[in-house]
Amino acid sequence: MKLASSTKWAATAAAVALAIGGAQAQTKPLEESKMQIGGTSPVGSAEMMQTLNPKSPPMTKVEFETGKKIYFERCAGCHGVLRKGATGKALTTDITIDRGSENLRTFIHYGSPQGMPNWGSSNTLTEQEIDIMTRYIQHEPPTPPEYGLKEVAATWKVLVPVAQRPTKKMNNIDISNLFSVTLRDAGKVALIDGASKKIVEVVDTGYAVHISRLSKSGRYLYVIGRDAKIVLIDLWMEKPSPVAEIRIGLEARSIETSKFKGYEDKYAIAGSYWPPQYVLMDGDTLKPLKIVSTRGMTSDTNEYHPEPRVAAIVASHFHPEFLVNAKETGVVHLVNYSDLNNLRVKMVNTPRFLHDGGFESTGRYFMDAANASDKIAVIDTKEGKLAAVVSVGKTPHPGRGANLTHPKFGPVWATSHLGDETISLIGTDPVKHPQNAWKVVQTLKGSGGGSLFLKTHPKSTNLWVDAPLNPDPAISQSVAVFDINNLEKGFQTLPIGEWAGVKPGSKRVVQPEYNRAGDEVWFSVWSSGSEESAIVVVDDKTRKLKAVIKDPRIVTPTGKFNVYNTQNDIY
Ligand code: DHE
Repeated sequence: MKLASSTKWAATAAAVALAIGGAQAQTKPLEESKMQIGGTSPVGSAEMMQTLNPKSPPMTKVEFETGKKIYFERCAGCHGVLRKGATGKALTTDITIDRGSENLRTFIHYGSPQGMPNWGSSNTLTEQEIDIMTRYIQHEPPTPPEYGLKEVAATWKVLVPVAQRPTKKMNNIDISNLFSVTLRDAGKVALIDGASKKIVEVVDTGYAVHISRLSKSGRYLYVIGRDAKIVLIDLWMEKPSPVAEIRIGLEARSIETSKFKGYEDKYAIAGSYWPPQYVLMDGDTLKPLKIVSTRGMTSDTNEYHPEPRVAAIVASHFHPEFLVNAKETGVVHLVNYSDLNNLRVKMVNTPRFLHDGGFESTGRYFMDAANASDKIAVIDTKEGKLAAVVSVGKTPHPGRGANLTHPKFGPVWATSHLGDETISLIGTDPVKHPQNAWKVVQTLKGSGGGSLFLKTHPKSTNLWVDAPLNPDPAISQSVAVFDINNLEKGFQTLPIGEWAGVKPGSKRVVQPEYNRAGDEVWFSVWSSGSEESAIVVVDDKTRKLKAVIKDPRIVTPTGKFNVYNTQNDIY
């Protein structure tokens, strides 16, 4: 299908490509955006070894430090810490010295239609800063430190030992309907009661909190920040509070817990962007047990990659295994945790670069977005192998995706896209609907590109699709909702940002999340740290506004994780 707006995307693609894992679709010029999507890499503040290349244009130490700061704030997310290339092109010195200063200067100033932001013409970087960057990337990349067991263990703190924790739930909170809400720029999470919509607790976590996940029993909540700090919260305590914390690297995004029978609440695993590795821990104390590097060969060209960042991790329901996405190599590590001393890791090759994904409705197949290839890799967790590769729209970004029963095609899993306005529905039932399995059975047209998340619930007939990175505020501040039983009809647009009734701001509407009963959908209305934000709750049946949660403590809300739904992979 030819998309009217896709040319617009490509033509202006230059802006906040601060990288939603390949966010070429984000086209809003930087100076217009008060918000940092993606953002500063915490790795930049680490001590680093530097070697200057005599063949490169000279730089003073002060200039070099400025270059390093800008690189980790603006460039590392796409080009990688070691500049071997990821979403952005490789910028190693064999390439940059050959390109030469003038060529690089033009590229940094004007950007490219492939997604390189126009740092100069958008007035984000000054001429002098661009000159520094032009020379900086012709010197060897400084190498941040490694983070082995000694360093990880040195950050580990058990705040409340297991023996001093309650043996039964000590509060009256309905924890199954509690929401853990990321307060991104505040470095906190808010625990909000699903029924009363009241904030139960606000817990300090780490820099730019990213996601929350639950232990199999639903008792323990794990929160990880971009700075790779994990905070473990015990929801059984009279006042749900942190009981342990650890830093597993210098920068991270993902955490998961063991879900296989017999291993409930036993282990946690977290993956880091730097160093490229994953760390297995005790589930109830976060004691670090085992670290595994993801460095290795790429799935397709079998070339060494020094920096395969760990993206999404899911826990198998069929084996004692975690599935760990090594982004840049395109390899999913199936990590068997039944014997950590004799660790078995099976490596499944997929297209590159792996980002996020979730299970289809039976929990057997992991639908894994290889966003730079515009593909979904289907991994059979029972057989431990790649079952299929499905071509979808431009830069799929499903979050964990959405499972629905299509009136014509049976069970399907859906993803929306960063790079176009489509929603791809993939058949997921190889037994009763083999003709549809692992095929795009229908492509819906949503409100616009720049979508990050979509959601439904087994009890709902609605499919909600956000588009927070769309450059048009009318689209980024609203949500599109489809009737699953009448998908041809198209979508209805609900002005969630307007419903929030907050003061002016960017009001991006992000990440639909259901309550436990599946009759309410919660949306974050995400403005910058200095602006007013809110959570808007919509009645799923009537699609009418049900509640607005406003509080001075609700600063930059993004992800919301309902305990029961997250614990049981319901999406
Ligand atoms: Fe995320 C999930 C990485 C920017 C909100 N994000 C994930 C996951 C990864 C990831 C690997 C999957 C974790 C898992 O399932 O184990 N995110 C990244 C980035 O690298 C990126 C692109 C840039 C960055 O510098 O961080 C990025 N992410 C963002 C944002 O800007 C968002 C919108 C706001 C924020 O809070 O930072 C954002 N990411 C989220 C959310 C999830 C997520 C809400 C969990 C979705 C879910 O339903 O599971």
